[in-house]
Amino acid sequence: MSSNTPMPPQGALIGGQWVTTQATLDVEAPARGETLTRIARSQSGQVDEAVRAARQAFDGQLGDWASYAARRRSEWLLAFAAVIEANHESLATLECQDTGKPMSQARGDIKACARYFRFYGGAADKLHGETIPFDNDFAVMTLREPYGVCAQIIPWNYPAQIFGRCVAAALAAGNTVVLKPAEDACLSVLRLAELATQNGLPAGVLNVVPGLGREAGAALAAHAGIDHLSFTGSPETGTLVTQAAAMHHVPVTMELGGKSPQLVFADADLDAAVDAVVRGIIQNAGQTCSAGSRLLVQREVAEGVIGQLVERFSALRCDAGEADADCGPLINARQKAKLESRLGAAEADGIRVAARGTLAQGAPASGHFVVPHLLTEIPDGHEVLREELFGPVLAVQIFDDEAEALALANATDFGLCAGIWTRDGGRQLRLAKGIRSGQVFVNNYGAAGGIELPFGGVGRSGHGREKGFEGLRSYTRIKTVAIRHG
Ligand code: TXE
Repeated sequence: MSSNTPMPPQGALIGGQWVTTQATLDVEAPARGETLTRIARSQSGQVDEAVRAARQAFDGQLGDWASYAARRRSEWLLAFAAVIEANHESLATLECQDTGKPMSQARGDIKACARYFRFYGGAADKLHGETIPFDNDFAVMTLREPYGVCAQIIPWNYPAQIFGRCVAAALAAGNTVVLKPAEDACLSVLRLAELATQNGLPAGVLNVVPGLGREAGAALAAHAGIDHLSFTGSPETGTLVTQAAAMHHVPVTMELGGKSPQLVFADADLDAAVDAVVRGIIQNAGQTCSAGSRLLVQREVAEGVIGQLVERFSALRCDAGEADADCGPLINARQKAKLESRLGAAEADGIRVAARGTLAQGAPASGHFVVPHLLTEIPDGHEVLREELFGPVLAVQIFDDEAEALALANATDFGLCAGIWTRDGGRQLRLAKGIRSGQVFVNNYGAAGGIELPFGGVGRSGHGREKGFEGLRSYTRIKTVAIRHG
């Protein structure tokens, strides 16, 4: 790590103070397997204190957040966006080292984090309720109110971006936050929290309890003092967290990953489609909930498209993040072992590896690398078509017509994103309506990561929406006020 990259504090942030914990956790650099630093291992006691501080800040007993009008919250968020931008390079370096992702992608993530604060800063004073026509002697209105204490449990794949997405929206709406970042990567989050407190965020408004999921995460999800919970991670942990929150009737937003298809028709701009298909699966080494991990291609053009993909995949290189290759390592040895075992099983089942990327010369031997894989000749319903592999693995299927393409696209319990590549306007609309997912992209994939676009899933991909204005509404609830004026 370059010497001018400030390391974040090693404690938990509670009520504006960094509190050390009895035990700590090693943070590993996935590109080398070396220990980068240590972080706090918060337990239920720290979670309890953090929830109490967040409650006091919300109620006005700690700091002056409760007295902030929407415009003042907006001003703080906008100013903080500028602080993130001023610290862009050191935050990107932290993100790159901690997650292993290529430096250019880490830079993009920090930019996106700043944009979330700018977007929600701009939106904070534009959250309106409604007036409702009712009996003549009544005035009826709805107020959009913050929930109160928002618990946020976030993953390791996009720590800074997801921090921006969740924290900026919750604060813009007037909530306070207790955030449990992922043990596998959270240095940028801790540094962002440090910058927030150094730049005037009142005590207790943002509390961060680093630690293990089964300890700090479970304690936060089950806490009786939280008013809302947003979780990003695996469907299995999402179920546990939902059950825990249900004990206190706490509303939840679940963002749980996907198995998203890209549908390429014969009439599409095939070069643009191939390019987006490759980018859609290698971004962050495929460790992206919205990764386009399935390609459905029309038979007439399948040979040509697969041929282009073979060339592209064979040229992909993996290296440590600072080398800025196509892919970095996976996050840890467990994720690598899981993916390698699934790839081994796929080959044993007769699935063809049509192309593989390579490890760059000089890439650290101890890194958790898995090179990109292009899989073809896959039996219907195989695991590689159904399960989120969370790595740079593209599974290809061939279809004959639109009806078959739609059936294949929807043959999944997940429903996060889909890409449709065709010039036929009618087909674009039919498929956009027919595909069961939270986002559909036509002749693009991911709409350039737009933070303004509502994002979330259906089915096993979760429920509730983050990002965009919809994401801001998610951190509020409606109160109805009916005034009888006679
Ligand atoms: O996820 P977990 P893991 C998927 C992806 C990946 C798989 C496993 O398929 O291969 O999940 O990754 C916290 N109570 N995604 O094991 O366990 C944990 O500390 C409360 C998709 O890392 O879901 C972390 O902060 N919290 C995804 C967060 O939950 C608990 C991003 C996510 O960890 C907990 C990451 C518990 N009992 C993985 N156990 C996406 N949607 O982008 C763990 N946690």
